[in-house]
Amino acid sequence: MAYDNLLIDRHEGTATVTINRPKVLNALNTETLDELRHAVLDLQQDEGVRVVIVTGAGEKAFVAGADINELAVQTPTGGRDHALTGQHVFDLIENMGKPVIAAINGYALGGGCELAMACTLRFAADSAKLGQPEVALGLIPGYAGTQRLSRLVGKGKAMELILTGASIAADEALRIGLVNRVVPAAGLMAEARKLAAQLAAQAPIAMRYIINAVNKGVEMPFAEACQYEATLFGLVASTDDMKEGTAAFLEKRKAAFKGR
Ligand code: CO8
Repeated sequence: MAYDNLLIDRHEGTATVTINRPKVLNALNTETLDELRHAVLDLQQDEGVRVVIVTGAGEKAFVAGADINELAVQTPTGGRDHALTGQHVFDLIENMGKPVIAAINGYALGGGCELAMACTLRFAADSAKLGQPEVALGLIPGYAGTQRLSRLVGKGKAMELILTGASIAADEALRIGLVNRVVPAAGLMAEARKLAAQLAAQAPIAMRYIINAVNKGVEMPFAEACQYEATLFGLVASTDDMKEGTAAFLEKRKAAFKGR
């Protein structure tokens, strides 16, 4: 599929998805969300892609939120449908089964912060600003921001950020656990690609189960989640990659994982 609002670049095992609406700071309109849904499903099926990086075009913004032009004219039922659609697309990203690295190259506000939170890992440029400013528009987060932010940084900090609508700098985002790493802006993509290459060499099925065990497990009672982990552990023991990984260790060589 040809995309009007996304750029997709595949290099070795890494696909980079760039939200490409720099004139409006990469704001997510309906069309872009739909393209993102297609792209995620496509990359999920592509066995050549082991890791995905999501970033924004230009130097100013990752994504400055949902497109406020659309929000300004939404109806109650349309708003609900719009929120559910966005939540669905972000769920697909979170549960894609491949690591998705958000390379946050500037403003990640509202829907942009929610997109970053749906990714598996977050690297931020030192110039990035993150927040959920919806309250200033008379709105609330609608792409699961109230839920993912409280799970990532705790209820108290999430309440403060969402109620005040304040944007925070990358260093503060790192301190509260909203991002994994802060790097100089000029080196952001290089750092994201470095980690992506490292992850692309890991066993894909093991990574899929890790993502699944963490995502599903945090929503379950502890004992049930441990049972779930044990089941996935048993399943991963049936893979060729498990045989290869353990044999490579014992033979003192580098493992070559095939995703089988
Ligand atoms: N939507 C549409 N256009 C935008 C958006 C946006 N979210 N953000 C920026 N733009 C546009 C501006 O209107 C401007 O356009 P123009 O050049 O035509 O005037 C252009 O991008 C450049 O922006 P600025 O001139 O404002 O750039 P500044 O450097 O002065 O400011 C800011 C940068 C601080 C990022 C500022 O643009 C801003 O505050 N943007 C809005 C941020 C925001 O409030 N985001 C949250 C939106 S609400 C949301 O995301 C809800 C998600 C859940 C939806 C659930 C479904 C119902």
